[in-house]
Amino acid sequence: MDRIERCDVIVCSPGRNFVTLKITTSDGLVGWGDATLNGRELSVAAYLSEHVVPALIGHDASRIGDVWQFLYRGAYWRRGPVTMTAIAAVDCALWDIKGKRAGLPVYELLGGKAREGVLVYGHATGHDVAEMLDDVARYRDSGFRAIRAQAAITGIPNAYGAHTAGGVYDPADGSLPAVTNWDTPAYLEQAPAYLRAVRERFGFSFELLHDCHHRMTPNEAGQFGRSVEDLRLFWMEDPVPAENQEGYRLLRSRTSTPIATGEVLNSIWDVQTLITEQLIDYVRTSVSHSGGITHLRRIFDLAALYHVRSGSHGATDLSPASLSAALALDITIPNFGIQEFMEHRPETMEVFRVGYRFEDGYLIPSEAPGLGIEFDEEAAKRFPYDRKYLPVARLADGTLSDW
Ligand code: EZ4
Ligand code: CO
Repeated sequence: MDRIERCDVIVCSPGRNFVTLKITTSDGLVGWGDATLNGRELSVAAYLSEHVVPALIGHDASRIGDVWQFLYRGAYWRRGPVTMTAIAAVDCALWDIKGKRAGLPVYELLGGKAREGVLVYGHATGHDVAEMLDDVARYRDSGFRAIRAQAAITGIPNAYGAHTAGGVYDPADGSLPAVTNWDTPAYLEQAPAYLRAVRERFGFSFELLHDCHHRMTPNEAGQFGRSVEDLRLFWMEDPVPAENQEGYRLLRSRTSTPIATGEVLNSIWDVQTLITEQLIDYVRTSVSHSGGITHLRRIFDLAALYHVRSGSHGATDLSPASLSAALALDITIPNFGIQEFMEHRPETMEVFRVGYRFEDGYLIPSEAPGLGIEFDEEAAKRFPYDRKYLPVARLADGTLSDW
């Protein structure tokens, strides 16, 4: 029997913080899993090293489903981002090991390719509409078939979506939570107009997406959705905070603009109502925040029954190891929708050597056995942990708002 012999939790910051789990088996096989939770990295690292790893040593590495239940049911405390990210890291590392043992890429173990490539969308941003349009052009010219467009909102300094100095968009940008600003009426006036400017300049030659980032009420989101219906968005993402799922019933009755949500949700039970009542079109739970390949596959299977497609979160705070695992699932499931793909910084790719590649708007998973990841532990040592927080958002009168 191949047993889990050793687990290492590695925290590094090649351009941003990542937590990575390395599992080594008694046969000498090594598997990798992403355990990064943006702005809360060390809580998952401690959950793993203090509470998961000691109980994991000696388990049969081949029994992925049983290990999953052991960590979920066995812990008594269920769900939540910290728990589900830690379980995901173990799960993905064990799938990586299973693939290496079989000599097959993980997507072969999941049934094989159901499509040639994974449609991805990139992030176009700008400090004003002109800059955003140039960024959209850049993405289109580099082969993207789907582009998310966000621009700064005049009168709201540092509103969500516009990149900071240096050109790389990463919202976790401060050793303490930075204060950004928000104003929904200004957003409702300007965002539909700048999305219209994208269609006016480029037509309908690519899929257009937009992230509302949990900032509206259902009624406001209904107004937003209706005002962009003729622009045929691929989706409006997180139009309202997803805790109150009843809000989506109201929103659904107001607009036919497709709805995506789920990047802050972590389990099949968190998305049950949204899916079974067909309140959304795309479920955005990610492989590394939702219990790994084992659990995300169940979410996507439930979604398939209700005409809901996948659209997994894939911002740069999900490491290349997370993306590698996401691609293994994306390429095999029947109800794939789209995959978010923000390119990682060059420093990040010095540490994570991956085999996936971008071709003509699609990501093609690595053909290597397992998940196709090589984590360079020596390179990682050059990038020590660097505390970073996501910002908060306040209204003009100082009220703390949804970020
Ligand atoms: O704010 O990943 O769709 N992508 C997003 C991201 C999230 C960050 C949070 O960690 O909404 O920019
Ligand atoms: Co989002």
